[in-house]
Amino acid sequence: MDGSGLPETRSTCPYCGVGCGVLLRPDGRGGLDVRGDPDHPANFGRLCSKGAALAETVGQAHRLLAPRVDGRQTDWDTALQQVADRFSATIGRHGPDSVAFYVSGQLLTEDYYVANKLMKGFIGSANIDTNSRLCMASSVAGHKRAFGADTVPGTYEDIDEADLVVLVGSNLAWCHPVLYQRLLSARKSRGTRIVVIDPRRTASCDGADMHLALQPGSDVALFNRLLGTIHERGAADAGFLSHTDGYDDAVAAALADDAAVTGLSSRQIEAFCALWIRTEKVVTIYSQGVNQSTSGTDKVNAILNCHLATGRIGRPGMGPLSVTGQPNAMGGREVGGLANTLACHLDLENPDHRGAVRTFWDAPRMPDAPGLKAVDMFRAVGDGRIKALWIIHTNPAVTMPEADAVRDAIAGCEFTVVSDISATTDTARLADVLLPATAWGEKDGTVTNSDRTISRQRAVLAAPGAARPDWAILAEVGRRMGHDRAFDYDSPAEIFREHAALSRIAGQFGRDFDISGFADLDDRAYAGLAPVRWPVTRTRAGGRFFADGRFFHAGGNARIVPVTCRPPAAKTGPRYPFRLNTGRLRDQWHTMTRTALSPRLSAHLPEPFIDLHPDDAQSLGIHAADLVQVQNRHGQAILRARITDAVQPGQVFAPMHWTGETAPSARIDALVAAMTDPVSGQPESKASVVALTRFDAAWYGFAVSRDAMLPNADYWAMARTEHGYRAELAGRDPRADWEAEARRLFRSPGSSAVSISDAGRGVARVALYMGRALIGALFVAPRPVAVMRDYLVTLPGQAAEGILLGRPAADVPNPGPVLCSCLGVGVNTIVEAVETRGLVSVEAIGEALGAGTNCGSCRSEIAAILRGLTAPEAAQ
Ligand SMILES: Nc1nc2c(c(=O)[nH]1)N[C@H]1C(S)=C(S)[C@@H](COP(=O)(O)OP(=O)(O)OC[C@H]3O[C@@H](n4cnc5c(=O)[nH]c(N)nc54)[C@H](O)[C@@H]3O)O[C@H]1N2
Ligand SMILES: Nc1nc2c(c(=O)[nH]1)N[C@H]1C(S)=C(S)[C@@H](COP(=O)(O)OP(=O)(O)OC[C@H]3O[C@@H](n4cnc5c(=O)[nH]c(N)nc54)[C@H](O)[C@@H]3O)O[C@H]1N2
Ligand code: SF4
Ligand SMILES: [Mo]
Repeated sequence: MDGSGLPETRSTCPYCGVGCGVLLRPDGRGGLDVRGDPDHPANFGRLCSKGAALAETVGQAHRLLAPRVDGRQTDWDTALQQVADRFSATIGRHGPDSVAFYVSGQLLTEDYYVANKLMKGFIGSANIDTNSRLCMASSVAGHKRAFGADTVPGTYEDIDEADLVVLVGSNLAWCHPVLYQRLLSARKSRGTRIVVIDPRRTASCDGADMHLALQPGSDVALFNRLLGTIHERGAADAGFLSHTDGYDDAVAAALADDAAVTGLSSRQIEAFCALWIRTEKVVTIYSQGVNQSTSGTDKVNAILNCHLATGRIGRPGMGPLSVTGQPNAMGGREVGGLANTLACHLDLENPDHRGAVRTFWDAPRMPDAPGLKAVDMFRAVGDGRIKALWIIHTNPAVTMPEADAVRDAIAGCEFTVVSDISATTDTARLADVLLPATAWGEKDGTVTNSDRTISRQRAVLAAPGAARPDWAILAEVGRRMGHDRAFDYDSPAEIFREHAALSRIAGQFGRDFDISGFADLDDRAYAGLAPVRWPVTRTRAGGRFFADGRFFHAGGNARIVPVTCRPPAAKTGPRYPFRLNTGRLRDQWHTMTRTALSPRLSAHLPEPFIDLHPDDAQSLGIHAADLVQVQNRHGQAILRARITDAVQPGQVFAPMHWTGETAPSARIDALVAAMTDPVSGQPESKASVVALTRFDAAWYGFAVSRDAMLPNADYWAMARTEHGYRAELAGRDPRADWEAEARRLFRSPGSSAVSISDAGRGVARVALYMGRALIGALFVAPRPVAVMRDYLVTLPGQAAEGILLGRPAADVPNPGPVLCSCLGVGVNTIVEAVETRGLVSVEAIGEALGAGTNCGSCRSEIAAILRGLTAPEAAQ
């Protein structure tokens, strides 16, 4: 309860693996108030910009409300029978391995459990893989090699208690913002040192003591140097080494490796090694710069080796911490959602484990070999070996490497089922059967975050239309395929209890994942379940792993794995001279199907871009705001140039978020080669090779509108605003009649138009009105359009007579691009306050304007502005 007297419900944020608790209060009109849960152990009330904007993403306008078969709306009975019949028929004719599920680390544990049980136990194939293959697979494989199980020993409290936190391939400030805030407050109170290891300068570097901008893919060489130095300086923990095997071999391999490939100076490497060795309480946080690599598993082990050699693991304030990306990436690993795992951290290839699970499930058949991993799965779809495919809660036509080929493979598959909340995703558009799922806020279940804390997600909104929870859809298909008893679930609580009971068997096999303490949880207790860290048995709740030197390999020792640095698989050369790095932005979530609904979140970076170094821009003749054509043998993209020394010469960075829905020429995975790590099968999403040229545009456009636009141009990118939409456009071929173009773009043939144009100079400005209200305005120029975008976006729907000026009348302040999305504070407002009111600190700006005081995600950007204003010579 809060002041208003209406009940609040505890739930969990559906975005990143921090797993923040939220308090939800429906407003009775389909909307929601969201605030951080002060009692949740992950966030203690904090939220980042994405969590704070959740209320803006729960509307029904974009929702898929009824099942569709071949594009036609139908009822559940017809759709589900079709799915069950087609899967059964395909299996009957071609065997169980002719079908596949591709699922997601965003599914709730209960959904995930049912999907895995259906495929591995009842269809009898291991062809279920998940987008976690693109995300956590290398960490899973590295953990298993070192520990004998996929155990994450670290906890969030370790971050609070560490004296040194090393971020390897993790942009924590943008991707796990609440953990980053937690790290910054620890630094304030105990002076925690922060080291960032990333080829690119990111927002996470702002608060760091050291940034090691190593060459892409060279992490193994750096950590090998650290292991070698640990050995040479006698810094290994002899006592702890008795709980490990392989130290000598690993040290020999490490000493033979050449740290020069990192491109770092020996002074930098020495400073890092010395700091690491002299600081006992060190936490190494790693993420996709480590995992998404053809040497991802080796990178993981190179890091784990250093922690094992020094015994800095499982004790307060120290240890490796692989942060999970998706809200339930960890839960997916628990249920065994990967093609090479079984439920409850049991091993698919171990006959005893398999037999026990088969008996527990009373399963007719179980596969004894791993199924197809994501990249191979879509290849098998492409060449017709997979004939029926069910994609649930993920958008592979955008996010898989070689995305054009994946899109074509899905389109060409004999039978594709997609479960989503939206009908318009790039993948949903390819479905034969489209099934409407309930979304976050409408469904019940559990998720497990990066530090093994299980939290409830709870329903507070009614399911729109015919939407059903993912577990219920899967269970019904299971029943219709003839397995009534095995899929006879009425509630997620029942599924949770079954999973917990199965984990008792895992516990008996000596596995780490044991939540058997919940096997008898009744529905009321499930409803009220408070966040809890596993393991949970009758005798134990939470606790630590490995400080006692007991690991999960036969014999009980950990393995220190000898590894040798290998460069990324794709080689740069004269044809493709640039290395393409990809990743995330602060305010967007993956393919933007939810975050792009929020005008606040869309304001931060409303257009896809490519970061390139000033030297490269100069040699390519690319200027700021030009468009760049990026190309390799897998595909091509057109992106806006941002010229910055945050990236090194020869390297470029582009965000992963844009899609056919939002910017069709900016689907970056069209350019990512599907090269995989030999152990984990995880693709190298951060090190493809590309060629760049300036995109030769005949015209550039900028448009604002009240309703969604219908762009038709070689390049376009559309984003939501408070008052409608904004779009950037560009084309190769000149157009003759801009007023006609505007009418098509704004889908408004009958409106009245005001326009100015100068065909000779290639300039045109057109505004369309309905009565006095502005429907849309289009600004065209032969160069990137120079108008005040942040002013123009406020005008649709208004009587905006002077709009063709492209800027406000002199007396109207222009807030500039939004920096603080929570409180809607623009850059110009901040600059003006600094200049006129003499504010000199992030805190003072927060006090005066509110900027940076809510989620804090923009504080580093505010600090950068301050630095630029107070040290003009440093700000170029
Ligand atoms: N805002 C936001 N937050 C998110 C998500 C989102 O979509 N948006 N997604 C969530 C998910 S699923 C995930 S997996 C996480 C990902 O979280 P992160 O892994 O932190 O995010 P990324 O931006 O993918 O990549 C991290 C960094 O790896 C660096 N990198 C590239 N190559 C190398 C290399 O060879 N070595 C090293 N050391 N670094 C390298 C990149 O420059 C990049 O800055 O974020 C989660 N949080
Ligand atoms: N180049 C490049 N590519 C990458 C990465 C990278 O760093 N670089 N990162 C990779 C990583 S780490 C990840 S995790 C993936 C993420 O990639 P995806 O999982 O493909 O991306 P999302 O946009 O999260 O897709 C989730 C889908 O589920 C739908 N959805 C939302 N709620 C529900 C629900 O309750 N039920 C159902 N059934 N559907 C729902 C959404 O509308 C959306 O279509 O991308 C990977 N691809
Ligand atoms: S850090 Fe942000 S996105 Fe991640 S769980 Fe917390 S509020 Fe959600
Ligand atoms: Mo991820």
